[in-house]
Parts: sequence; structure tokens; C-alpha cells
Amino acid sequence: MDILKERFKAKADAAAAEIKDLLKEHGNKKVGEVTLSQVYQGMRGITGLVTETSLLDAQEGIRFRGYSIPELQEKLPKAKDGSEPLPEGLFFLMLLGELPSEEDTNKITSILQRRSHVPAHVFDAIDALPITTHPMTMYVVGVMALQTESVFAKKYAEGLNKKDYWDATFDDALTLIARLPRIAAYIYRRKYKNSEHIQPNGLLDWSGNLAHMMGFNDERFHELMRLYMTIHADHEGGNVSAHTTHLVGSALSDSYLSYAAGMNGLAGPLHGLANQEVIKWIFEMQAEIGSDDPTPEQIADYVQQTLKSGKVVPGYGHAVLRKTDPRFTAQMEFGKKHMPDDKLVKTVWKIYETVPPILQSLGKIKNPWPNVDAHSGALLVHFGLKEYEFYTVLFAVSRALGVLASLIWDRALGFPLERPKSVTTNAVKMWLEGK
Ligand code: CMX
Repeated sequence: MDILKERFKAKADAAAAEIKDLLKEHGNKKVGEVTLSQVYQGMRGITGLVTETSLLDAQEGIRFRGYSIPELQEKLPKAKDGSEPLPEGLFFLMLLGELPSEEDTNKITSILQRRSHVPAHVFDAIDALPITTHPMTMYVVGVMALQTESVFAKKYAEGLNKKDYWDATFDDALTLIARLPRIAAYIYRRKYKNSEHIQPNGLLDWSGNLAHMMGFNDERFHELMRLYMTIHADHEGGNVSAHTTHLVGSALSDSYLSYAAGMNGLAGPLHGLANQEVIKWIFEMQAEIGSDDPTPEQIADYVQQTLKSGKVVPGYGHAVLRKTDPRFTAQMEFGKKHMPDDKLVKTVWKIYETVPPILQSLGKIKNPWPNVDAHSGALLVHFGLKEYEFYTVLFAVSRALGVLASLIWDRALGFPLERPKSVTTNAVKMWLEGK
């Protein structure tokens, strides 16, 4: 751990010096103009944040420290006999900004294994909630209960020097990431498997252990979890979950408070909850049509019905992307390799052929193509994970890697409190009238 911290600190010091010089020379340069529409419409397209871990290109999709998803699938270390990347390696890449060796990746795995013990009061907090509680609510309650363990909060209360914020955040982030699979699996087994819990296997990798504790022992499911945890980890800084974690963190709230806040945003249907909405929508379509193998015409009719009732087609569209999400494509490739004849997976592919032209014809949707959530559920259902209300929890476990690596960087670079200016419509009117 100390060596990892030393390597990080060297990178962070170099980056901080570079940023200092950059601002000294170019600090007054304009990065863009803001229109009134942007102020009212979700700040789309306004550059206002620095997030080092990944960058989203509207056409190409996400790149993590410069690497696309296919490149990560090729270059990141794999589990023994596996072919999907280990997300521990991606975490290393996002944190250190360089591709990890197998040894680096194994080091992260072993740190996470050693820190994975979840204190009993966290389970008590989850157990205090009614069984009908949404899994994302249980998850955030679990994370909040774990906040008692925050090293940052403790040291801050004792009087922590600013220079050391990053160090305590580093500790908290790794401990939190280590414990999330246990919390997620506990919720799954509590809600859907009669509270028959499965103890962690200390020898498994982070995603493999999550699959194991949930009760899935098919090695292909372990591979799916490795892919899933990799592709959902980060999507630059402006999306709701990343931005919220960063914003709350800017108040020097610790990793637990900041991450829990971000995950409350992930739980919204226009963001991470869309993965459960997709499968729910497909199941409802199957029930209405009376077939688990709908034709393209039946799908098209159902899409029209969804739009007419004033609802969105879940899994389609994106605030930034303007083409098929490479995270969708990576999952499609996984489906072609492992389950090419699965009816539900094939339905997802038929929807992919049917939906974009319909959405395009409406003329108002900026991106008619599928996002990550359009595909993930069908792969999970294939292995028997049909409880779709749980899906966003898996997204949340993965998202921890990106948002917490970013939070460590925020502290190491000394980023200040975030506080943009807001206006009232009255103030806008007065400004327009030149008052
Ligand atoms: N189905 C129907 N209408 C859609 C649509 C969809 N999939 N996507 C966008 N639209 C509509 C918007 O609701 C908006 O309508 P109004 O003008 O009537 O309000 C219009 O098209 C323009 O929207 P946009 O600029 O193209 O998209 P936004 O940047 O505002 O929103 C998103 C992006 C993702 C919220 C939106 O596409 C959507 O609601 N998609 C479905 C939900 C979903 O899949 N979310 C997951 C996104 C990925 C993630 O964050 O996890």
C-alpha cells in the first residue's frame, strides 16, 4: 500500500506542478461561451469541471486515461484462464494514469481482499429496513453505515493538515471499494434468497468474489462481472453520479458521504436505474404481446405505444454520446461469444435494429442510439439474475472505481469547494432589459 501511495504521490505532485504552470500562463484564456439556453437546460456542453480519470467523446465514446474499451480488453491483465479485463487493473490505470502490470493488478486485488471485512453494524442497518425497500436504498444505507470507519473524518476532527487530505482519502477509498461487493451481495441474498448469505472467498478477485457471494458460480458469470465492473466504472465527470460525488467531496465530505450522495443520483431512472427499466420494459412488452420472441413489427408498435404514453424508451439516448455506446457494443460481443441463441439477448439486438430509426423520425432526440443500459440486463437474466431491481446496485459497485479514484485526485490536486453561480428568472429578465 505504501509503495502504491508513493507512486501516486509522485504522479500527483508532478500533475499539480504542471497545472500550476498551466494556469499561470493560460489561466485567463476563455474555454467557451455560455448561452441562456444552456443555463436553463442542464448546463449541457458547458466545460466547467476537471476529471482526470476518463474523457468522453461524443462520437467515439469513453476513453479511460486515453484507452478505449476494446483497448482495455486487450491490454489490461486478466484473471487466470479469463479473457475479460480485471477491473482492479482499470482502477490502477485511472489512479496512476499508466497501464498496470500483472503484479500491479494483483497488488490492488490483494489490498482489496485484505480490507474487505464489513463490520456487523452495517448489516444491522440494512436489516432494519423493510424487505420491500429498493436495493439501491439498502445499498446507500449500507454505505452510510460504513461511514463510521472513515479515516478522513476521524483525522479531520483531530486537525488534519491540508497536505495530507489525499492520504486519508486514499485509505478511505480503497477500504470502501473493498467492502462494496460484500454489501451488494448481502442485499441480494437478503432480499431475494431468504437471507441465506454466502461468506466471501478471500482468494477470489474483486468481481469474482462478488459473483460468488451472490451465489453465481458459473465461470462465465464471473467473466461477465469483470467486464461489467470495467465498463461501468467511469464516464468522465459531468454525469450525475460522478458530478455529485465530486461536488459533495468538494465540501470535504469524506469518501463514504460523497460516494453515497453520488449513488443516490445513480438511482434515478434517467441515469443508472435505466438498466432495470430496460428489462422491465422488455418483460412488459413480452407480456403484452404474449410472446418471448417479438417480431420487429411488434417491437416497433410497442415503442410507439411507449412514446405516445409520454414515456422514454429506456436504454436509448444520451446527454453527450451521439452514436452507439461502445459499452453496449462490448456487451453485444460478450453475448455473441457466450449466448448467441438466447432469446432475450436476441430481442435486445432486434430492439437495436428497430428503435433508432423511430427515435430519429421524431426529430427532437439528439441521440437515437443505445447506451450501456440497453444491454446489461439481458446478459444477467441469461445467468438467472432476473431480479432487475438489483441491477443498479451492480452499476453502483462498479462506479465506485471511477468516482473514488477521481476523489483521491481532487484531494491530491487541492481542488476547492465547488460553487457555481445561479440566477433567478427575474434576474435574467432584468439583465435582458439592461438593468
Ligand atoms: N425515448 C424517448 N424520448 C427521448 C429519449 C428516449 N430514449 N431520449 C431523449 N428523449 C427526448 C427527451 O425526453 C427530450 O424530450 P422533451 O424535449 O420533450 O423534453 C428530447 O428527446 C431531447 O432530449 P435529448 O437532448 O436528446 O436528451 P437529454 O440529454 O435531455 O437526455 C437522457 C439524455 C439519457 C436522459 C435521455 O436520452 C433519456 O431519457 N433516455 C432514456 C433513459 C436512459 O436510457 N438513461 C440512461 C442513460 C445512461 C446512463 O446515464 O446510465
